[in-house]
Amino acid sequence: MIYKKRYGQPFDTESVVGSFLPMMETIPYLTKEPDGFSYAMEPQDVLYGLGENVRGINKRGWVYESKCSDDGNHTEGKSSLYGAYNFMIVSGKDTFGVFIDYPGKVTFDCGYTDMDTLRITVAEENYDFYIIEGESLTDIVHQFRQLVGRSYIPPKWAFGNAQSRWSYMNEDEVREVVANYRANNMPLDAVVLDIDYMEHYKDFTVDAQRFPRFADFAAEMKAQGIHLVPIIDAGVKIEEGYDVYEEGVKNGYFCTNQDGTPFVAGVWPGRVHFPDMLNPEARAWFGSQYKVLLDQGIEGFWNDMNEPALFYSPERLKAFFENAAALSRKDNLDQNDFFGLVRSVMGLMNAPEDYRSFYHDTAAGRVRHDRVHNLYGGCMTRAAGEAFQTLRPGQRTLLYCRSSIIGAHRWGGIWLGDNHSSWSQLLANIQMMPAVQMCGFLYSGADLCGFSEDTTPDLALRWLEFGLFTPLMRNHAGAESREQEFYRFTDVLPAIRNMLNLRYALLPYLYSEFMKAALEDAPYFRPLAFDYPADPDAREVDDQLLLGEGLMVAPVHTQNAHGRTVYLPEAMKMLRLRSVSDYDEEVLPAGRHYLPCELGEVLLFIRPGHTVPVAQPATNTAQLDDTALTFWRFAPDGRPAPYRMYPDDGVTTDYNKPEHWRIVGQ
Ligand code: MIG
Repeated sequence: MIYKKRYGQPFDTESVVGSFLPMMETIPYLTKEPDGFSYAMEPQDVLYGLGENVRGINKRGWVYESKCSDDGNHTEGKSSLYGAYNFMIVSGKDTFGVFIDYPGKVTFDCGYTDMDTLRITVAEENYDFYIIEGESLTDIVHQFRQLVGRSYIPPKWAFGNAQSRWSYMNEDEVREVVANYRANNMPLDAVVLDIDYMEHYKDFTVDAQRFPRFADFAAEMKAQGIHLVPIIDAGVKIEEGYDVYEEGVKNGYFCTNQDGTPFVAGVWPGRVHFPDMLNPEARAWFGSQYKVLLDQGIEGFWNDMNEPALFYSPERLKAFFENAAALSRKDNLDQNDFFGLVRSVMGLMNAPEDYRSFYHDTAAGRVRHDRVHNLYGGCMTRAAGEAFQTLRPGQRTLLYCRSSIIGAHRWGGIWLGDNHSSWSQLLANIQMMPAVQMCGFLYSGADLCGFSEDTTPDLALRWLEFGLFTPLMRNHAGAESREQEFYRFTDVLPAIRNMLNLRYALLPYLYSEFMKAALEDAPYFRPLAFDYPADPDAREVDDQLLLGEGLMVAPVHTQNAHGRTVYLPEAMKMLRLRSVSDYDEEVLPAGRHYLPCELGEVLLFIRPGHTVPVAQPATNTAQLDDTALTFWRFAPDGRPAPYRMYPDDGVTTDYNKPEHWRIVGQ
């Protein structure tokens, strides 16, 4: 049951698609406070949700802020990352979901100020408030996802291995990546193009020196089973003669200053304007620009820098220079001068003052950006997603984005932003997956091996051993990082190859579970407590996940480990896989077990009564034969249930045809 209460006059975020809901007179569970709500927590209460955020699966003991931020330093001290996810579940004495539909700043103080108090603060009293009651945690999530609408579904090839780097600089570098994957017998479905494919970082252009015949090149790649996935940034370069800039100015499609002139910020290309993604007409116009690349054979994109990230505004940059010039005339800078200077240069980026200085023209009139800040990225996702429906009717287009808000999960997926090549970030990946999926972002994944800093062969392999289960499986590296394409790690090459092959062998299961999750608002990844609510030990588990109907994963996420402790809420069949055809199996009783798991091995657990279809590995998703299946089963009491598989064409949007389902493994 979902209850709604309206406070003030909310801005219509269009996050919710559900029909009429009963309005609450009074709020159950929570106490209304002047600026939000509070709730007295019992010691055993657990808080789930809040999507893309730092720390563990249980969000208790920290303060989170919905404030989309471009911050590549995902330390435990951070309260916001790139997204805004105002959905959480309180589980314990009372069990209920809360959703705050509001596009500005919301704070979730989960026992940070007072250890036993959950305090939710909303920047202004104009929002819709929802309470979701259900029979179980899974049921609460199910109802919530019905409220906010069906999750985005990418084409099947988007479940293949994708290789990325900032940036492959030209055609030959891309060809080399593909050739190396081939030469090493490793599967690959996509190569991702970062900002340097563009001409001077201008959206919807292609650099003529680096990619002289882009359409031919896309066709050449496609003939080898490879999709190119170019990046699109939020900011549009200010340059006379650049059609996107000129059309935007002529039609008033850019965000404006108070005086109505287009707002200017510095990003990759230098000075840019931000398309007004909240203005329906401007949004449709921006979306229509993707046609230029679609017409050249592109079928997938990633949207970046859409918090929107800004390096500086010209006014504040000027003030900084003036201040720096004054300091330069001093012959002795003390620590206040020096660190003041450092702070002021860092403070140019994503400055709150700048977010307060520009405006959107929305259906509800002119709105200052900071009041609707968290909607910008999601509206860019929507710009692309809506355009694809018109430009490629009936076809799926790959789209994943950086900034996000609940609602945008209907138009695209996300990647988890600029993580680090560190073991703690591998754990963070494991812990974020159920939280973002709970909020509707099913198609998601982190930069495997880590984005910034330098990965190591063992981290690359261990990360792949978890990444092979995430819907988006993309190895992406920062511009300064060592080369980390999977074929670079000669010491562990056979193991990496086996793990990539294992991903493809498991695709009949992973893809079918994804489709069930999307079409039936069912879970893909979830914490153990969702299925074993009465088990107090299951509630504590922070680094194991249930995956679809029949599996549990327990990745190794520490360096130099030769195994790990795994908690089994019930008896399961453990597979210790070195490859799809080389594994040990053992039925383990419920309880805690230390299980050896060497580098190059992955632990997979089959739940009682379940069947998992397994294909032969293939060089790409198009080559995958999902009719020649073997089955992994655990049938402690006789016959295991057959498996409900979704072997559709993987490219059209005709999801509901009965012939897309097949019962296998009878
Ligand atoms: O501020 O396009 O998160 O994946 O490689 C850096 C360059 C801008 C941030 C993205 C990252 C991408 C990078 N971008």
